[in-house]
Amino acid sequence: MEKKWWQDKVAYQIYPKSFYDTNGDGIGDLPGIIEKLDYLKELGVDIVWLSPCYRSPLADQGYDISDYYDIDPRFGTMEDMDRLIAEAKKRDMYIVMDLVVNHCSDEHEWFKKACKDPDGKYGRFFYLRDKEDGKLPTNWRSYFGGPVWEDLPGTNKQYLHVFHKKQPDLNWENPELREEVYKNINWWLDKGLGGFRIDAIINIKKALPMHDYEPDREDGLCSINKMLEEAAGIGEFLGEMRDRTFKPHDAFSVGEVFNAKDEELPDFIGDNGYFSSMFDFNETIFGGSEKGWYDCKEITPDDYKRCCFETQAKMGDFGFVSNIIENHDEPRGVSHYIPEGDCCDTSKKMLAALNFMLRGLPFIYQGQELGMENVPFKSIDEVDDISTLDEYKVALDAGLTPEAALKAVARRSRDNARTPMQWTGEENAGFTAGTPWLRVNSNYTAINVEKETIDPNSVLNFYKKLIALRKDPEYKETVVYGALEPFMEDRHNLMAYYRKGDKTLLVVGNYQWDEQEITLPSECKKVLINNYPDMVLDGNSVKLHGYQVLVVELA
Ligand code: TEU
Ligand code: CA
Repeated sequence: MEKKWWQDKVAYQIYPKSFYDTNGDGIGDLPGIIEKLDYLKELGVDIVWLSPCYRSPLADQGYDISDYYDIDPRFGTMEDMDRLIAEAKKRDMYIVMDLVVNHCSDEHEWFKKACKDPDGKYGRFFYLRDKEDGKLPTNWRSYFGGPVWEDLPGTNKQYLHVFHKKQPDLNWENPELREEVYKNINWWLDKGLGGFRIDAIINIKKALPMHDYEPDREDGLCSINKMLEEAAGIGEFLGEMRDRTFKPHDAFSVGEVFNAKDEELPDFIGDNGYFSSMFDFNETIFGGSEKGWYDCKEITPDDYKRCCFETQAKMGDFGFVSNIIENHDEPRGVSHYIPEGDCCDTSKKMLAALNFMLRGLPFIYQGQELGMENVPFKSIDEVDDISTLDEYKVALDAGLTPEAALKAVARRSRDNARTPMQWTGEENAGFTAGTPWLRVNSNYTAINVEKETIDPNSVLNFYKKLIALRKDPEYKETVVYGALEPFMEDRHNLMAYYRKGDKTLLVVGNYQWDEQEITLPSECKKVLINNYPDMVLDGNSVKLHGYQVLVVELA
């Protein structure tokens, strides 16, 4: 694998709506991101991915774009965006935007024109089917619930939407549509963007001609995944997009790729892959249930370890995966991957190190560096997210009581990660001088940037140490590129692995409160990371404290 400019970096995801509000309207904005660039620089961040801030009705918080060439006024102006790119550049940082091109908003010009003239040029930008009484074109279930078909206003047709009905799918089979997409990507890259995170991309290829599949729930519908399994040939679109956009700009691209087949991975992220990298979702999808995500199983430490190692093994050395513990669609990693009741600064640091030291590109989601936690939702009225509200209905329909349904969706709700960033212990966590669009997590007086910056033992300062190790000229080669090999893989509640480069490092996490003893394979030369003040060593034998994590250099 040849080395690329972005591989030794540290990436950070911003959810603009909840990051920092400068004008008191309760909504985070681009000037707010500019103000906090120094905070990110100080943390050690190089690449900043912004969730969408294009013009949008915000039905799905910006993942429904009505103008790909404009900034939504709630986030700022195009001048703000240009300034953000320039200010980032001054600090040797890269701005990465979200590319949402499986669908647009139903308020986009293209869609409006398609409604006026469904048989014309813009009708062919979407998937339209004639309406037949009492029968849908297919029985596919949208990710956000209900059928994927909706009446095309003012016509006798229906349009396809695999997400919300305000997100009509774009027809990638149409070369004219693809040209529009490439033109837009290049327009942004020419402005000086570092690249794109590519949203929901696996959905752009539909199995054609469309047909029904065996229903998998009582609603008579079937999961989109059945159709995607059958859809072959996505590579033609992705290869074309790469050649026409990312490649000539040497841009960074990271795909939101679910369900890629193992044998296709080199095509996706090998040396001439469609993307630079893709996220590892192996842990996040663990425990999935046919009934819906409200029903998914909890993940144990041993499962978590297995999922991480599975991905690492699949990547071998041809690909460079992007590692996460959370994002804007997931619960907070510390609430998800640390067994209930065990979540505290010590265990948060353990999880941080175990994830951060994996081979690949680490992404930190805003607030993760503080150890931000899930929200204790008391009522469904506190939820804003369309996906959670929909899933709540699915759970009720399946016979759960309202209390049980709330509990079931609360653990995985996307709003867990969308509460405002906790900057200070002051009102609204210092996020806004107005009323925040989504309530602030009540633990903000204990968990915030101001407090953690001055506490040498904070989660924030632990992240800084991890980042510093990745950037240390002496260890960088090994931490960034070194091979990963599991160590004592079968030991219960222990996650441990080697990183082998020009040095040999061992990462060890005791994933429980009970102490456990391990024997180092060779002498410990140096302790590089430790979430305890001490390390109990007797010869080569180490007695690990509860949730202790160590990164040591071996002789
Ligand atoms: O998510 C794509 C995705 O596959 C979702 O089904 C995800 O699993 C879901 O959010 C779980 O509830 C992307 C974005 O990350 C998400 O925020 C958008 O809502 C979605 O695409 C549509 O653009
Ligand atoms: Ca604002």
